[in-house]
Amino acid sequence: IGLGLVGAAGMARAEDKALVPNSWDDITQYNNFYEFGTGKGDPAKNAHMLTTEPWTVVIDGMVDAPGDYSMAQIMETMMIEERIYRLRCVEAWSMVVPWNGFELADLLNLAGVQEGAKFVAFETALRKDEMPGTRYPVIDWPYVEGLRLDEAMHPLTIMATGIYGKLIPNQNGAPMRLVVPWKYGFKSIKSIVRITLTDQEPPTAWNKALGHEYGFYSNVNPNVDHPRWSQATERVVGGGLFAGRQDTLMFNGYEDEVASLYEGMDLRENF
Ligand SMILES: Nc1nc2c(c(=O)[nH]1)N[C@H]1C(S)=C(S)[C@@H](COP(=O)(O)O)O[C@H]1N2
Ligand SMILES: [Mo]
Repeated sequence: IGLGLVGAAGMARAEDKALVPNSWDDITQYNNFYEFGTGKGDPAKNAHMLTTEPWTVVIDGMVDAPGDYSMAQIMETMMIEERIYRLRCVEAWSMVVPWNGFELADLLNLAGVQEGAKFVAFETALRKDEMPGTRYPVIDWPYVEGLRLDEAMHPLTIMATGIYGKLIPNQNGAPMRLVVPWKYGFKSIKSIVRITLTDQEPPTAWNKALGHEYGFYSNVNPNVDHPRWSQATERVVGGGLFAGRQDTLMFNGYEDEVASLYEGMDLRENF
C-alpha cells in the first residue's frame, strides 16, 4: 500500500492514508461490464469467453504514428506502476482498487499527439460471439467513451493492465482499460481496441443512451444529483471495518489535483 501511495504521481494526500483496497473478490465479482450481461455477477461468469491474446489497439486520428499497436508491444514499452484509486460508480456505490498500469499520456506521446487535437475517443471490442450481452440492444454497441485532451494527459489518468499485481481479469477490462479516478466509473471504458485523437467532442455510450442523465464530463460531484437519485453519499462495497455509506467527495477526493481543469466552468451545466 505504501508503494502505491508514493506511486500515485507523488500526489498522495493525508486522507489517502485511509484508502484501504477492497478484496480481490469484491473487485472481480461485483462488476459493470454490460457486454457480458447487466447483472453484477454476469461479467465474472461470462467474461472468460473473451479472447484477449493476441490483442491489438488501433491508435489513429490526429497522431504522428497512427496504426496497430500490439498489446505485447505496449506492455514491453510502458512502465507499469501501482495506483490505489477510489472507484465511484454513478449508481452510488464505491470501492478502492489497487490498479497496475501506466499513464495514458505515455501511450499518447508514443503515438505523437498532433497540434489541433482536443479530445480522445475510446472504443471497446465488439464481438457478438464472445460477448453475450451485445446480442441485446442495451446500448448502441460498441461501448464508446471520450475525454478532453487535458483530462487524458493528466497524470492521474491511467490505462490499467493489472490488479493486485496480477494481469487484469477479463471482467475488469482485459487486457487494457481506462481509469479516470475523479469521474464516474462508466467513463473508465474497458477492453479498448481503438483510441482516436480528434478535434471534435466524441460521442459517449451513456450520453447517447440517456443524454439528460449522463453528460460528457461526468465528474464525481456530491452537489449535483442524478435525476433519479442523490449523489451525496455512496455505499461502500464489501464488508469489514469500513462497510456502510460514506459521503461522496468532490471529484471523488481528487479535487486538489484536478479542479484546475474545470476553472470557470459551470459543473451543473457541464455534468
Ligand atoms: N466497455 C465497458 N466499459 C465499462 C462498462 C461497460 O459496461 N462496458 N461499465 C462501466 C461502469 S458503469 C463502471 S462502474 C466500471 C466498473 O469497473 P469494474 O467492474 O472494474 O469495477 O466500468 C465501466 N466501464
Ligand atoms: Mo458505473
